[in-house]
Amino acid sequence: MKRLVLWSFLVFGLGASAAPAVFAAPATAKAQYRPLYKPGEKISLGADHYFTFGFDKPPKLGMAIMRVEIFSRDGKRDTSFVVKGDADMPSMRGAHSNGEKDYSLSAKGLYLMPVRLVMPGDWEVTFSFAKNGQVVFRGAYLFDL
Ligand SMILES: [Cu+2]
Repeated sequence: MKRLVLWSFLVFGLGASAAPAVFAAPATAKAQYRPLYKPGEKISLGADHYFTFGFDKPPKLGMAIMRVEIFSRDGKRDTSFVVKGDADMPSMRGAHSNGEKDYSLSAKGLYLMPVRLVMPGDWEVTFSFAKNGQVVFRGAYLFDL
């Protein structure tokens, strides 16, 4: 009996101390999506390309434009990929999702997607890159608004 009491104390003790840590950890990206935290960083896209991502200006409540740029290793812009994505809040999955939509390709070769940031909190904007019909990379930008 004494053993059982000690055991349950341990379990509850651990549970209580672990809970705040889990809560404070960065939001979890969708399965199969690599979590991304740094806009502007160069991220490998297979062996021959890289991309960068970021909002056109610091995001605030309302409309924001996510932009993705793809380059070959030698620095030439590449527009041969199809980029799709969505925006949602990990803490309330599905509440703000529009389903995966194509980023549109601008005349300058930027991939753009309007994102409606309707409330403060944790957000996630996803990117999936396909080449010749094959998805080669999935990433999710996680940030707090
Ligand atoms: Cu929400």
